[in-house]
Amino acid sequence: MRAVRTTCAYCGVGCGIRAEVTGERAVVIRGDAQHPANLGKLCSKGTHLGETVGLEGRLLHPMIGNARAGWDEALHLVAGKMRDCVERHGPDSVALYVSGQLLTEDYYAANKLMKGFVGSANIDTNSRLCMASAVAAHNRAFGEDVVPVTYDDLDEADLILLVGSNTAWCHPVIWQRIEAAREARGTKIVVIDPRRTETAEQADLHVPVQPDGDVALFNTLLAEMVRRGLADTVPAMGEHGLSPDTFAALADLVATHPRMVTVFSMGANQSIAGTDKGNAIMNLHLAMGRINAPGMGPFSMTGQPNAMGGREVGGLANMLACHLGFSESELSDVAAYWQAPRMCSAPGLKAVDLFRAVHDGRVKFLWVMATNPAVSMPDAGFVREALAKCETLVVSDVIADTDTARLAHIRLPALAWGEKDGTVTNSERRVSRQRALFAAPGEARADWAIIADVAKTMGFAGFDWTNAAAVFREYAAMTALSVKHGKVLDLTAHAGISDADYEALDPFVWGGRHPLQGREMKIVPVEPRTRPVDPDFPLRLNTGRYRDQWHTMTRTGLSPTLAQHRREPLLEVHPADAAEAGIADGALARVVSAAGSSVFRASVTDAQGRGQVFVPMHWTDAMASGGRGNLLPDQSVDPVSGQPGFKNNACRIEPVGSEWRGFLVRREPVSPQGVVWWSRSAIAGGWLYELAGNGAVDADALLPAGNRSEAVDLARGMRRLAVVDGSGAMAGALFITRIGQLPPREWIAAQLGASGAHLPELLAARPSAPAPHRGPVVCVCHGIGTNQILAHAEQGARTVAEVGRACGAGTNCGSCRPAIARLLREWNETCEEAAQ
Ligand SMILES: Nc1nc2c(c(=O)[nH]1)N[C@H]1C(S)=C(S)[C@@H](COP(=O)(O)OP(=O)(O)OC[C@H]3O[C@@H](n4cnc5c(=O)[nH]c(N)nc54)[C@H](O)[C@@H]3O)O[C@H]1N2
Ligand SMILES: Nc1nc2c(c(=O)[nH]1)N[C@H]1C(S)=C(S)[C@@H](COP(=O)(O)OP(=O)(O)OC[C@H]3O[C@@H](n4cnc5c(=O)[nH]c(N)nc54)[C@H](O)[C@@H]3O)O[C@H]1N2
Ligand code: SF4
Ligand SMILES: [Mo]
Repeated sequence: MRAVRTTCAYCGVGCGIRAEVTGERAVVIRGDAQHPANLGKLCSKGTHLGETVGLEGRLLHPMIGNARAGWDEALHLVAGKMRDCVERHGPDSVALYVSGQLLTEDYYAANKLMKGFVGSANIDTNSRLCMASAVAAHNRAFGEDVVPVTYDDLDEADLILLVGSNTAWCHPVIWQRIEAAREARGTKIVVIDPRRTETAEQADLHVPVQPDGDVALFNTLLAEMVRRGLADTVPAMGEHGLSPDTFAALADLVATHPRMVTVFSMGANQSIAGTDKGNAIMNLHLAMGRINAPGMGPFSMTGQPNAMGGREVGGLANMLACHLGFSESELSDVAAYWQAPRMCSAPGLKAVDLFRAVHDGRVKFLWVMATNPAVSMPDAGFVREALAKCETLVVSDVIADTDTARLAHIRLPALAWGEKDGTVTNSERRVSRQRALFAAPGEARADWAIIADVAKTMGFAGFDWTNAAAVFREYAAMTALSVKHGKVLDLTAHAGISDADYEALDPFVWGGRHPLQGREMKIVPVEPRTRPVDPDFPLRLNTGRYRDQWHTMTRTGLSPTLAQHRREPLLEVHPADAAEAGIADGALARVVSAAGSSVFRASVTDAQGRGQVFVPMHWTDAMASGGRGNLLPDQSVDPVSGQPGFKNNACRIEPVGSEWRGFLVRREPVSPQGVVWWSRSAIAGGWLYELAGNGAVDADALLPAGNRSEAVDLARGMRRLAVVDGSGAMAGALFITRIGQLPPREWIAAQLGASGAHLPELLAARPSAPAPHRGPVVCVCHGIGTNQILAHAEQGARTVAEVGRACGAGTNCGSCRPAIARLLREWNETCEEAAQ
């Protein structure tokens, strides 16, 4: 057994992990108590990383088309195509589309190759979909992309505003830190979000701002502070859609709590007014002097593990490395440092424009690394067309079959988390090491090394790094240029770091705690803007994340534990809007926009505002026939940052009928044909499919081969089929109903691979010794369901801690604590109603 300190693969909180390698591709994951970002805590995704390190589905060899190729051949092909394209059509016919999930070293290498050697700034990143508005707002207000706080400021704040952030689901360890501050010093928590999320439910005040009403809200708040004599800047107000009481409650909290941190994420950034939202927030802090001191400041929380590192090394098309811009002196300094033969001269194409250029043939060579744009870009149908048309599409990924990789001419196998080595920078500017736990599988290689080899094959000098440490040294030394140009970013102290010291590098924050102290900062006047209403598409479409899934599910989708929280892509809709459209809770519903349409399972809930619906961004063609949230948003972007407005698109909803409903369990995935709808999720040893269809059920196409038994229950309109394989083990089961209720999936799914002796019980759909059905799973770590938690409430548990003592729920990673709190509150309310 070997213990390795590393950093989590997922979000920008950047939690430290102590990984105990227990065998071949086996690891026990624990929070690193010494890591300042998380002090030992991990959320559900980090805790269950061990379930995603297997080699299932991995891309392990270079592939040209569908044929395996050697590295030499693949590298020569990529380098040759790239050189050819530059020679025939100029540098701007080539583009790289990269990712905040690359390490800083990978990012640095990709950016150097494009901007200094290919000679084009056509390298953009999925951070364009994520952080670009915050970057632009920082640049406008601070003159540099700098986050002016660290996590310590959350500990020391008296008021925390969360703007467009479902923190309890998306940054759960930060959420626990905020809750700890509330516990320790009575910190007040306000959530500004059109939806009543689990985060909002736990807040002292939920402010259900209307979609994109944030600029109006923050401007009006600032005007109110001026009225109260607490600030002296006059902004343009506007419609935020709040009741006078809610606004007054918010204004009172803001007025009376100088130690205020405003955390903002995608509800702010992903908007056609995203940059203005960022500046409206910063304006309030600047006008009230609430910045650069303990417990205060605007805090853009990053999404991906290395969104921040990518920004440092110039991953965005409109920046150079080291926070530099495109002025002549900055360009020439960078060119000199790299000894660049063909330095780019102007900003390149931003993501949405980049895929337009691929679509219309201006970009002919595209290399996609560590991102899945066929799923995650807005107007994904258009992006797919663009990818399919591209003359040369190269994809570096860890997974063989992503929706994007399916369209690639050349696939390059990259090292995954747990294999790769390098650095990431988290939301608070803390640089931490990701360290390898396992040997490289198959022929997979580090992204930076693949890029360097392509560069060398193209004949470029300056890519002869022997390890990640060498790349890091070159980057750290280069930050002398940031310093020269008056920037805060400074890693020069690490320029001479030895391989051994890099190996042992402890997490550190660049810029210190309040790096903008003494610097010039600007209030940027911003005005509210709204999207016109389209009578054909009267509803506002909001999109985002689930607690236990990560983006396009290429890794979290493999975990049976994580799948339990939400197995299907849901359309969350207000009861009145659902009734108007004739959509029942649990039925299928189609969401239609000007860009496309997709089918979801309806979840009718008053957590949604009237006139607003929400769908997840996660589901792909590999996981469902519908649920493709990104077919819906259009290509509109923020005019300053180029970030898409993912959170506010126009749509309508309609019911989708089907004659039967069913579910299927089996070991190997299958692509169900002739059904109206399907979606799959991981279970132990296989997959659970939810199905809906019309006409006859083609059981042969759905079930695996083997010895089949069938039971028909006419009274309940139910057909049940089960298959036992040659070894006598249950290999599949299919339950279909036309009118009745389907049984709980859990026990039936658990029989997969078990002895076929259970067949009679299975076909009767009930265990001979029935265990009480635990209900929808709330705590994935301990496998505790809703019914069990309610049973503990009935037996007297009143607090989350008491539930934890009774059954363990919520005591491991803590991601489910807000959900337990809600159940307890609902139970209490029901009791009170009953008592009246
Ligand atoms: N579980 C999980 N965690 C993740 C990720 C994941 O995929 N899964 N991804 C990571 C990444 S890359 C990112 S960027 C972060 C994202 O983290 P978050 O930003 O917290 O996540 P989202 O769900 O995209 O959106 C947040 C909220 O914005 C709200 N919103 C929508 N429109 C508006 C508006 O006009 N104004 C306001 N004020 N709010 C609005 C939505 O209702 C939603 O609840 O999460 C990171 N963490
Ligand atoms: N509708 C809607 N769309 C959104 C959003 C939204 O809120 N709503 N959010 C946007 C945001 S904030 C983000 S960040 C994006 C995320 O969107 P994507 O970046 O497309 O999502 P991922 O699924 O994380 O894709 C990462 C890919 O990289 C691969 N990979 C993982 N590790 C490595 C590695 O080390 N090397 C290589 N080469 N490959 C690797 C994975 O297998 C996967 O295929 O989605 C955006 N899209
Ligand atoms: S909060 Fe969760 S997903 Fe984010 S870094 Fe920490 S453990 Fe990983
Ligand atoms: Mo993101």
